[in-house]
Amino acid sequence: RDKIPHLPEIHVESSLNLLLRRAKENRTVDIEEYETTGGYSALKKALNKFSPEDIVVLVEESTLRGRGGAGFPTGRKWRFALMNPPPRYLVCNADESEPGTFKDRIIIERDPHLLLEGMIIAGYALGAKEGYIYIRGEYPAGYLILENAIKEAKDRGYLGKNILGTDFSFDIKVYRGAGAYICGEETALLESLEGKRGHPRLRPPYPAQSGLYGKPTVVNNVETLSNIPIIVTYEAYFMNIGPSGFYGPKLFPVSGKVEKPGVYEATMDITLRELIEMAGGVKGGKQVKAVFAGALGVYREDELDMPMDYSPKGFGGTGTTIVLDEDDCVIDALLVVTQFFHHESCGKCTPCRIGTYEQHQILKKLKEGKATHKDIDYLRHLSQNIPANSICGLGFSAPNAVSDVLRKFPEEVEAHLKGKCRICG
Ligand code: L3W
Ligand code: SF4
Repeated sequence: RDKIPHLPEIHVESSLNLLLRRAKENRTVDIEEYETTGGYSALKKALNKFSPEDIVVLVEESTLRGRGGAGFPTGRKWRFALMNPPPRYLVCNADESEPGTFKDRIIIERDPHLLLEGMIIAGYALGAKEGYIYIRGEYPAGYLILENAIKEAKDRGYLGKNILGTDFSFDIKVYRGAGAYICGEETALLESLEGKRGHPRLRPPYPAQSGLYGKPTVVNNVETLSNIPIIVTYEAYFMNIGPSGFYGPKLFPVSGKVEKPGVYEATMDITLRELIEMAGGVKGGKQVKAVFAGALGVYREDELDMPMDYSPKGFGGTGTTIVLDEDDCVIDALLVVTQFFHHESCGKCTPCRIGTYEQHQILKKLKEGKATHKDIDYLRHLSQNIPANSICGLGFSAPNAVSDVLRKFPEEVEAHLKGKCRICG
């Protein structure tokens, strides 16, 4: 515990007190505090009251959707894995690296036993004996906190052989990434976990069919697994939390020009506008110019009334919200995003490797007032061709922000073409 680095001050607020119930203060909840506040009672309930199949049905009925960005139904993924013979593995994707995303780290650093409890219940439901947490290398404190929490859980009989005197045995190991965003893509993560270079595999087969060491593997995000104890605790009542089809709590990391950047817990019927208000509104009472939604794209002020759910008209993704105000330049923000994707492309697919580089170069020209309309046409061409000829989510989403800015902020693009941006001169 002495070795754990200082945790960063991150503002946390919740209207629900579910996922963030114990995470309001900037400290790690130890096993004693976790138990005395109801922790591990969902695991006890799962093992005493429910069969593994009962848990899978509960998760299916909850309609919980994966919180790692794609919103895939968790119960359906578990069911796919169960169609394949054991051994089965459970992998927690804690490689949180999306620009502006820092929600999973709050659970890991402040309430690690919530994640462990979720994983143990998931392991029981899936008939898995081993679980892995793949944590990004840039979360050194989180790594030590998880190692410590695993030791605490083993000492109390929640992990290891014959958990709580039953015939269910399950172990969790933590594996540190080395700073590559691509290792958050589930198949690259599995390659890395196997000790290989973190390059994505072609899908199908999906990990649920053939994952770690070719065995059926469920890869779930930290926040997804942390919802499992809540589902087991609340059972059917879980479906009273939030709007129909998008039940359960959701974490939203909000940053940029807001009064109170931080992680907010709410139901998914909250709108983007309400979320920004929850974060204290735009700094200094200014207007929102744009919201960058991580890899998903960019929204304008007149789109702020969309719900933060996974419907076709909803915000979706990881819930990442980076707010730009009226005095920010969207091309500046785009330069950061395109630099990120170029740097993080693993290079396996030529359109992604070269296309992300070219996107960034053209935007640099645009920023300097040296780009032409032909360059903008080429940017549009890249926005279609990079995703069409790439094999993984990074290539699919790398041009999202670029095509959104071209479509939604034509006046800013035109001003840069003329070398007359009001903000950057
Ligand atoms: C079995 C089938 N399983 C789909 C599983 C699949 C995966 C999940 C979702 O990328 C996106 C990416 C980022 N049988 C299946 C099946 N599955 N069909 O369902 O799959 P998919 O392909 O829709 O998405 P993905 O590969 O998981 C995730 C976007 O999310 N994103 C952010 C990511 C960043 C982070 C982070 O930093 N923490 O998560 C934001 O929008 O661009 O497109 O498990 O195996 N027939
Ligand atoms: Fe690598 Fe990009 Fe291809 Fe994904 S799309 S495998 S990141 S080159």
